Amino acid sequence: MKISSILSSGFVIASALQFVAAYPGSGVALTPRKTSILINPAAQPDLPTAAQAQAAASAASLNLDDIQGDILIGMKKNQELFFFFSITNSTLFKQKLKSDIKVRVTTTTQLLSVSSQPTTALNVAFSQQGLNALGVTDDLGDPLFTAGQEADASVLGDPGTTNWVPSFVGKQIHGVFLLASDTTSNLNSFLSDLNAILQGAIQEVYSLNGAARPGDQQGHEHFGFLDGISQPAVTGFNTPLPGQELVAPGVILVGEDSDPVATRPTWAKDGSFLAFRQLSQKVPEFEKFLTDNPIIEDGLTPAQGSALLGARLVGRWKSGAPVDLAPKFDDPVLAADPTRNNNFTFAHPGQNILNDQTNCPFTAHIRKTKPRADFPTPNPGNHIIRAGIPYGPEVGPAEAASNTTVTERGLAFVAYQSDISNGFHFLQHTWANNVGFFFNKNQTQPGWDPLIGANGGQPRWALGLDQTNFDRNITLENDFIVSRGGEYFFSPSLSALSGALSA
Ligand code: N7H
Repeated sequence: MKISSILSSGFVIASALQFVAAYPGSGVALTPRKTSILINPAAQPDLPTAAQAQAAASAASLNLDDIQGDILIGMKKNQELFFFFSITNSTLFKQKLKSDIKVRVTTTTQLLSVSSQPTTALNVAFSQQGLNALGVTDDLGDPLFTAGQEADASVLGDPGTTNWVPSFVGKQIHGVFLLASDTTSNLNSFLSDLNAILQGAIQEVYSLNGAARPGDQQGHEHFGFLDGISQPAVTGFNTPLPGQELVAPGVILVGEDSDPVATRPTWAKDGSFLAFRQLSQKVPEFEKFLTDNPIIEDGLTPAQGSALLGARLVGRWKSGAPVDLAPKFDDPVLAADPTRNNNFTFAHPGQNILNDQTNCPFTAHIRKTKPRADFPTPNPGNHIIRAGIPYGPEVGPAEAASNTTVTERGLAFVAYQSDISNGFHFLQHTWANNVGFFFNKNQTQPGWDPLIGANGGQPRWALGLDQTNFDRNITLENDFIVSRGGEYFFSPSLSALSGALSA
């Protein structure tokens, strides 16, 4: 909903009361939440409790009260609104940022307990254009952020900006508010409150509503696969479950241990770069592709062969069970167990990891974007925390029957990292889009990541998808995921907001 229409709708006054009542630090009693903003499907690892996280954080000297809540939490929101804005009055905006906005920004600690969650969580992040508009001249040390995502479009495999949402073109976006809650009415109330507070200091450029899918699809993305199962654990925040990689905080947070960039402005510490992508998904077309290309194998019906092909494209069944542990049939019990559903490496006794794709293709999405034993030594650097959410409606009967997308839907993709060239950009460009990756296998060119690999809109191919013939080359004429563009942002610490991003 546009700010202008919200302003004229008249519910600003009522919701402003709720706004004041909901915030600690505002001097007014807080109404505790009874249900969480976050979802928690069984297969997704539990977040640490606030007490567990505080204990880990103090051991690692991490201040979870100073880190915006979205960064370490991952893909767990019920409802989310991405509100992209330009700054029209930087003096006023800066003043509001230091005061009313800062006290409303939700911290990591706050999100961990239902009782400390606000009615609607707020996070904020800025593009380089936004920092420029605020008069922040420090170099954050990330050239991709500085140049903006539009300059990166072709390198990411997009056919330029042809398919981009016009608002992402031309560096119009200065920042994004991320609003998360469990109802759209909470989001709308909060947005109108925000607008009342900001008194015209910003202007909406674009907004996108995300939501967990309904019923038993909660936590699943639009192709039907459960998401948010595998995230890196971060020292100072959570303890890894079996198979989960533990990364140093500086892989995700600027200025922390193992941040690959030596020199950063002091105020940037405990911020993180947010790569946002609006990735549309051609769901009926994807389903048709699976139906038309079942893996033919003894003991499988055509429907089972199609489901197997889908699972091998992703590396997991729709339930979340990894094909590396459940190579022929889904295993929902395994899927629902977070102590087992990530505990695999792609290596198996009696198999040669250099040429055997019986369990999982080299090109499977989760293998291309997170090699495990494929690397002889651990890879400490190329990790992201994914915090996206589906957007758009469910597939309607007419779309399903015609095998054609009519209404756009997809993933509002969000990735956090301390260095975009090591994180999102690297995973997309150097691994997913690189037909030569993995480099050390018997196949010198295994092909594209069949899901997110992008070839400028041109056809792609992948080997290894059919485990009855690893050399079978499956051509993917059309992309199932089409980038609608995005932007690179920086999500600063709360103390940086207090100082309005200056030393
Ligand atoms: Fe991906 N999908 O539904 O098929 N992703 N992804 N992703 N992804 C993952 O393990 C999907 C995208 C990663 O640690 C799962 O949590 C879709 C981009 C990484 O084992 C599923 C889109 C990039 C992982 C999907 C999309 C990545 C991962 C399994 C876009 C980076 C963790 C669930 C519309 C450039 C791998 C899970 C690991 C997992 C899907 C985008 C990266 C089901 C639909 C753009 C690092």
